[in-house]
Amino acid sequence: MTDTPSDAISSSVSPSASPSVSPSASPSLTLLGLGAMGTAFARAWLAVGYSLTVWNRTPSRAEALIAEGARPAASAAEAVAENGLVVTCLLDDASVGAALADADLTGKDLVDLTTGTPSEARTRAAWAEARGARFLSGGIMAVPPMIGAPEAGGYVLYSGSQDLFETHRTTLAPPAGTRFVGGNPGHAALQDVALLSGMYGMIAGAAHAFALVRGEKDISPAEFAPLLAQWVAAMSTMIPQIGEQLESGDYESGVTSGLAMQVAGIKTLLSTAQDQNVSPELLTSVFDLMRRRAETGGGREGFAGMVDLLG
Ligand code: FVH
Repeated sequence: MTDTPSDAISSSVSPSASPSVSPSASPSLTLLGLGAMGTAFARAWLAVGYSLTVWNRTPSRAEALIAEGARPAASAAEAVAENGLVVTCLLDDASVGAALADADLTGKDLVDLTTGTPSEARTRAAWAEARGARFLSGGIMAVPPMIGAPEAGGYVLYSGSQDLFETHRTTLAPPAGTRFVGGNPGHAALQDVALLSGMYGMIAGAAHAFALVRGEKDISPAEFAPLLAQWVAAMSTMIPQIGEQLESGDYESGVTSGLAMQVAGIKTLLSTAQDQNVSPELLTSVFDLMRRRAETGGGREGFAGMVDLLG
């Protein structure tokens, strides 16, 4: 499935506002899955007065929410029957299939916040549409304490049915910001995984940095941490340039710290790691890519050319 122009990535994340909902206008929806994340979403919707029907495979996990005003359902099928908008927040895609196996999805709007692969999202979309439902896949870019807390900056990437998204975007907003990223149901999951991958790369660098300094009695990891955080944040400003270079195909214009210079510095980083008895394993693959790119004509580039080496 390919995007159409109308599926273009929306340019802003709407704030996870806490709309004041009058009782007569109170939206109603069903939520399947009351793990840590599902419970956080449920509380955010209950806090703004929505009528929320909940179901969880292990019923005891619903008890606290029922005491807070959620409506219980005896089965997932019964919960689905209660509302037109049905949200799933389950462990994985297999659990979504299991939970919805006996539910009648005809005419329903199904929003799946379960983390999965792009392929799983596309297959689940086709599965839902074959059962008469509109489908939207969501990738949650937040951890539970960020839900219902707009100042924390959490948001959900959505892709799939734009009509569904436009119909329910206000209802979906209280737990976290909403960002529609296109009609391809797999694109929320793909961008979710891409963003998580960027995070793990950052964590790899941070782990190596802490390992270098923590053996020194005069360097406190806690005092070093803000230096590291500020440096990584400052260096993240090169990411937009990489994006622009990948689009233009010009990997050299505007580059101030070319790969050739950076590759020359690798020996300093590796020698220091050896002196500090720190394994370089988290950084060797990125160093190898930098060398390969510099040796094959990319010495005046920044990091965009390394993306070409990856795929
Ligand atoms: N928690 C987080 O920090 C991350 C943040 C980013 C997004 N993820 C994804 O969100 C999905 C839900 O995560 P969660 O934190 O709520 O996960 P758990 O607390 O482990 O709860 C899992 C729920 O799934 C139910 N479940 C599991 N298997 C089945 C099944 N076969 N049939 C029906 N329900 C199933 C489980 O039920 P129970 O164990 O209480 O009976 C929980 O309700 C997830 O995709 C994250 O990757 C969270």
